[in-house]
Amino acid sequence: MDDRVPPEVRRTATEIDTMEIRGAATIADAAARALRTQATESDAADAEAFRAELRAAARALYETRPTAVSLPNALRYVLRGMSSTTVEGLRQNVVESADEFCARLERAQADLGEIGANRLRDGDTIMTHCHSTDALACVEAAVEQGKHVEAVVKETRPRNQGHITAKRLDELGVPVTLIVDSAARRYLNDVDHVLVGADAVAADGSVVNKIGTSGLAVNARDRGTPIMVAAQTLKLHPGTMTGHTVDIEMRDTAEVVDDETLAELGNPTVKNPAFDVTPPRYVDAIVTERGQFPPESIVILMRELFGEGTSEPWAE
Ligand code: RUB
Repeated sequence: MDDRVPPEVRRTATEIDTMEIRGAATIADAAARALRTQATESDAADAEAFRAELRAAARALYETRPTAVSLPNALRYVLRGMSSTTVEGLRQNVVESADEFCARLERAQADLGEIGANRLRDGDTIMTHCHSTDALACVEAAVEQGKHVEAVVKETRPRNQGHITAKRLDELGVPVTLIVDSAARRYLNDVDHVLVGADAVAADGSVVNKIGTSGLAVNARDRGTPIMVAAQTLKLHPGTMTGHTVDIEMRDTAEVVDDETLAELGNPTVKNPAFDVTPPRYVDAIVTERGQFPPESIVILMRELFGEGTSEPWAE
């Protein structure tokens, strides 16, 4: 990591890398706050040095995990706010844009929740995969509307983010049935919706989310269960409009099997992809704070929000 990156930013970067901070929206929020801290604590001698420090911090955060596009979208939002020619002015710019970013994220999630809740009827059961704050915002809003919702929660190996979902749903008063991932098809007949989040949504409407989402979606389509993706516009991937593909993170194999067991098994090759891509034809609706969209038309919203493309200010 660059020497100019201060300890607070390093700590956030490490926590994102080790998944103490995880989930696309939470990562974006933490990254914006880290840039804010960098700005308030910087003792840069001039505006150019200040900008260089912020770029180095953004780069350190950017290099933690490659898949959730909310991370570069957050960094871009905050860095683009820097317009002043003085250190004090730039500091103010970063603080304001980071605060604005975090407030917008929270508002977007609440608005998305209201929209998503309209798809859930009183008495419905959902099936979840991983832990998504955007997806849970829909359930929370439905519960606030007085609807009774139940949930079948997939544990989501290898990191068991389903446990976080189960706990959060319990706090909302939603009865939970926890299942192993391979039992999903068995229970799809019992649910009214599959409800998942997204780390990135591509211009063609493909949804990048926790590994196992695509298999779940294919099974759900086979059973006729609608698949709803809750993804605020922060998850839209502007680079995919100009042909970039989304990088799928491969994580440490120790998450899957420990070294001792691995040796006992004769040291097989282990693969641990963290995400997969669900083609648009398996997704019924992408729910954003700007409304819900069939996946094929999400590109219209992307053009409206990002124009035809975007650059990476930390690489300038
Ligand atoms: C998290 C994951 C979540 C999305 C959406 O993966 O795949 O479904 O990030 O989450 P990981 P949110 O645990 O590997 O970070 O809706 O909270 O942004």
